[in-house]
Amino acid sequence: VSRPVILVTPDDATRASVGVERRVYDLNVVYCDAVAEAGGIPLVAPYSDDPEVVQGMVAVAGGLLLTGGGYDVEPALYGAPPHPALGTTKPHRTRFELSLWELARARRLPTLGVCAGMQLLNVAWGGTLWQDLPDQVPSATEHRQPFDRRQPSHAVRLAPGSLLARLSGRTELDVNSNHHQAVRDLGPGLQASGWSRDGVVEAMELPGDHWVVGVQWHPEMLAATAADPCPRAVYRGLVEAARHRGPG
Ligand SMILES: [Mn+2]
Repeated sequence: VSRPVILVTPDDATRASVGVERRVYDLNVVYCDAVAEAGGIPLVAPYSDDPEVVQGMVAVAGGLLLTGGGYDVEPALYGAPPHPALGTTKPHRTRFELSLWELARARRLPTLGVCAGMQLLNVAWGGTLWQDLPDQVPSATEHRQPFDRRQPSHAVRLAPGSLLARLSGRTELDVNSNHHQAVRDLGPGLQASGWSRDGVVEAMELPGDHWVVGVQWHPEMLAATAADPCPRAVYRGLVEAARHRGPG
């Protein structure tokens, strides 16, 4: 069986060269490495507002990876006024990812949302976000670790029987953490499948036979530990689900 193509969304960035600022895509290489290592074919998906182009991308894909990045989802998308601590929004990126997700959802493409990608998935599904954990959830512990993200900084308790629990074979994972926002109300039908000790939702999934998972941490960056010898198991889950579904 051929290896499934997994669309990987890049971040929107700028780079100055000889005094001129250009828009560039920015993507941590480890996302693509994790997909390839899990048996998929990573394909970076450049932004487009042309529905035909977006459809063409989805048509060749077996799965979708919504990556994290240096942005916050626009609160207007979930009906909230902007909080003073709201970070940079990237409307072009978000618009593209929402159009990609709409088609992926219709075609039941297995989809993994990582960090901000999980938050975007939740909003796309009708959920809401905490715009700033330190301000809005004072009981939350520090979720922006000031050290190497290959190292974990907090634990996540997994819902028994969840996709993550089954993929990892664990009931608790040690994860890295680099976010100031988090899922507030889950989109209707989504289920929380992992929480940090302070109660912050760290993972979610869609029950049923459409494989949709969100993780608030970066499994692709984590080094193996005794508590979690295979932090990239969720990538294997994505690729396996894509392989079983097939392209188109
Ligand atoms: Mn966290």
